[in-house]
Amino acid sequence: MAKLFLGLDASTQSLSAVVIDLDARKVVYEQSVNYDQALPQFKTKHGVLPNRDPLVKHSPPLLWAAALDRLLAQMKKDKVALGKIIAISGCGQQHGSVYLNEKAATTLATLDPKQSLADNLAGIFARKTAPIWMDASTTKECAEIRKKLGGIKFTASRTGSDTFERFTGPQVRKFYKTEPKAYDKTTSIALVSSFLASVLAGKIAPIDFGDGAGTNLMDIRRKNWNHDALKATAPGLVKKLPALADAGWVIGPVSAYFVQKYGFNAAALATVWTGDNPASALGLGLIKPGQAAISLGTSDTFIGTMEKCQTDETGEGHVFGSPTGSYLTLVCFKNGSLAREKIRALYGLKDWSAFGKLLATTPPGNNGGVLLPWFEAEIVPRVNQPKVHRFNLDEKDAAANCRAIFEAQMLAMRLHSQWMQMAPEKIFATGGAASNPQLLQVMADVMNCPVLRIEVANSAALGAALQAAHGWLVATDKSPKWDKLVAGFTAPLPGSEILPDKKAAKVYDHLLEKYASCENDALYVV
Ligand code: XUL
Repeated sequence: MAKLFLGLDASTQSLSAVVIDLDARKVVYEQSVNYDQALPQFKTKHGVLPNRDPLVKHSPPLLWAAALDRLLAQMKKDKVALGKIIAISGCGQQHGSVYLNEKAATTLATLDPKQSLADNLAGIFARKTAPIWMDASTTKECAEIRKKLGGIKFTASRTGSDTFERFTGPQVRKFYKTEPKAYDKTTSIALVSSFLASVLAGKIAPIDFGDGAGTNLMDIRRKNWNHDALKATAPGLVKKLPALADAGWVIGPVSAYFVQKYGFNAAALATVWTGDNPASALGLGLIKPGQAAISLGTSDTFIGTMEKCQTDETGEGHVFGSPTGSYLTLVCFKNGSLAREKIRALYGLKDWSAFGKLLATTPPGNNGGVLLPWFEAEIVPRVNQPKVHRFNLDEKDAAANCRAIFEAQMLAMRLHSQWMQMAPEKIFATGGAASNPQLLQVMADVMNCPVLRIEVANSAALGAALQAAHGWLVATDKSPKWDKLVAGFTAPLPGSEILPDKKAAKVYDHLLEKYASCENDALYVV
């Protein structure tokens, strides 16, 4: 009988499912529910509730539960063999927090299949909305917690990251300060990932070490809740946080709600979820220390894997637990594809192929021209006032500006990932812009490393499905090996390898210094 595993990805704008057949090493089903389109009654825009304060970004947690009903109903309609699914895992947008009240545990354990999840769960929240990763309203709380923990370096070395506005701890502190009564009524705080795992398992689920590291509350080395961080954040927090566990760890059989309503097998296993970045790393095949991937999406991210925990003293990068048990490093740049699109639009280029071809007419290093594409406030380096800077670069020169933006994005990645002290043998490139060979050549040259394209649609949901399979194998005492598990699911595209050009790589070794001093000038002098 086919061994089927379900992976779910609750991202900002949609909930996606991937079903894998483990023995056939194939993805057998993929589906996605877009929140705004499928569930307009929740009144979200791109999955987020409108707010007068542009720094505040919340979503209704009931929306995610309603999306789960929608997705499973669609799967049943599509005749997916839900009864044959052995285990379910998932991942969620990181950092977002869900505040549950004293009714949550009993309600989760007694879901009524005749009602919808949204109706069942309506009474379990101590706070109706959940702050998500896009929220930037906790600068004050970040400073307060950082100060109590002894500054950037100590905060990062204890919790894996400096305090960041979107991280859960500062969000919890703001909630405690602004709504102390509702905070008191909160019996359990979940992340997006552990909230949906709780719904599936019918009981409060643990938070995994990957997503736990996105809270500023977990000791990154000991992998337990850090009491100093908890104390610096809000009183009584230790009682409100669930246990920590490995991603994929079996919580128990899936809740009877899903057996009766959708035909899941009563023995199907509900497992611990993780964050979307750790799951995506798995879906891209990053399972060994020293591997790296660059994702060129809405935001650009550099993800690396490492055996021993190394944290960023400057506080720009993050260390998360990886589903494989080692560590994952992440540097997130907000000015990714939207910034590239702005340049493309500015010079009236009809598509990315035209952009790439124009870029290729200019020499590596751009004759020393540098652009800092901070169209939006930037995470790395921290830029609060968006501004585009040009050095030695004529704004009228379309070709030079096309090269300059991508060189800057890659130089920023190289510069701000140096703390990881890893020299990857290969970089996997993914995301929309990775289909552009000229851009990948710049990436290979700046990083001085071969680049291979890997295109896994839904890498996070695929990673979650693999995590479900791993959890089941562990629970049945099969001592699974990650490389065997991911084989066949995550190979780079054949013939996609792009080698660095030695001469160009030398040019970038020099340009890196110039780029760093331009950043300094823009941040501290101009
Ligand atoms: C990572 C982060 C985002 C979200 C997106 O730190 O904030 O990548 O996880 O879903």
